[in-house]
Amino acid sequence: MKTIIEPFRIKTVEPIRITTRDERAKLLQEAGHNVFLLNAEDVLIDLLTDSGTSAMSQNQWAAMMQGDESYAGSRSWYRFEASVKDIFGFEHVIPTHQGRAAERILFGITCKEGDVVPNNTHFDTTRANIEYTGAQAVDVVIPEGREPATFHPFKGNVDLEALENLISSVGRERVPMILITVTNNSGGGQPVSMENVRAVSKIARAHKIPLYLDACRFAENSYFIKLREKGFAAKSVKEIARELFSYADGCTMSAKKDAFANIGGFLCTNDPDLARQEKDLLILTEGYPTYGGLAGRDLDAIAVGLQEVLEEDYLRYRFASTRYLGEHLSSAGVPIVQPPGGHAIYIDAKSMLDHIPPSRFPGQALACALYLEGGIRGVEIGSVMFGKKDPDTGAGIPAAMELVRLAIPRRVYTQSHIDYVVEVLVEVHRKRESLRGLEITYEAPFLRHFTARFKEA
Ligand code: P71
Repeated sequence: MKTIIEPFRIKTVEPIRITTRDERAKLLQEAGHNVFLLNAEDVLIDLLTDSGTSAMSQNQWAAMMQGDESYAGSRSWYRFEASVKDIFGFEHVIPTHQGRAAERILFGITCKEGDVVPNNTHFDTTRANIEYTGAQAVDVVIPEGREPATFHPFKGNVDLEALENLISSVGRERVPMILITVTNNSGGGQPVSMENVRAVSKIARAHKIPLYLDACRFAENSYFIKLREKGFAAKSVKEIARELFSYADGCTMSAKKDAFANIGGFLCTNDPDLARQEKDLLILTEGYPTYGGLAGRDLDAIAVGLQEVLEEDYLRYRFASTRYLGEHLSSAGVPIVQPPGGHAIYIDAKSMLDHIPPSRFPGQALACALYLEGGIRGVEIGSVMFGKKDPDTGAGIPAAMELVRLAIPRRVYTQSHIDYVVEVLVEVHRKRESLRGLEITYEAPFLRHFTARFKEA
């Protein structure tokens, strides 16, 4: 059979509510043209993020009932630790309430003013947590990774020459670690090849710099390797994931993505001294090292989710549904980052709205238009999220790309929801010339996209 179906049936349903266009126009105005500030109840199809929005399985819910809420050394903790070690293979596992807590602890200990941390592309909280320590976050993705229309099987790969040049220009003592984000979220959800991870690991070891993976979407990246890289077709996704982690010294992980959990994360390392310092800091703000800010039942949901996300029936369906959205948009003439990523489709707002300059935030304008037209919520990944200001002149420096991400929550929406999304997008694309740019009226000192307010320019 050609049709790839959802490998599950639906047992619990959550109603969603349609609003009128007039209501949405008013709500958008009240939210300062920032979709983060809308009430979720007023959103019909919520593609803001795939983070924490997954539908859990019956086995995860059953595991939650067995959650052991003991403060120290609970059974849930040991099940969580065993599941993480089974796949990730690192010696020390430190639970956190989500990915950015793992980042804050890791960078808080290892980074300082004047340091430089390379990554294929830092995602928002990673960049912000590095910059918060005074260190600099530098993106070294291959050139194809910054060109939306260019096809490449592993567009998330690190540019090895740029990495080597960066290390030799700043000196290895100023590079506390090298990061690789799998899959590359800011750059279209694009995968990194095993060959590239191996090569980065070789460079890291030669310079005695630790290599860390930002592992949020490790299962999707591993499945891309299975499908696209020579020599991996016959391997299981778990074997591929284990090999991927074997080249690293540690990782940060948000269990809100490829672990089907609504909350949670962890930090791993093979360095016992670092693990001790991390646990000390964990106790200060997150919690005791056998729960790290999570309930026992959350640890159990993650323990099960990490294994489920490696099932190939699930991954085949996951990729088919993302690709379905990408191919329908693309064949209707909507410019997207090619090829489709694992967890999301990214619309190239710079190309679609070429009458709106980056200084007027074409991605933000498009995100607002999707909500206004059809109650769909996506997220801008462009100059609102990653734009900078010139420290001397105060002039805006635009991001590498102006994208709107339509992230697909795991196991949540059906094909007819996606057909509706396509229909709305095609309509917005038809009206694209009528869209107007935006100006910022309020912004926070960091991670401004979450709370900024705008007015029409
Ligand atoms: C995503 C998120 C979370 C988010 C970001 C922006 C708007 C809405 C939601 C979080 C990531 C991530 C990577 C690669 C670390 C984190 C932090 N992504 N690395 O994509 O994608 O994890 O959210 O658990 O703290 O929507 P955390």
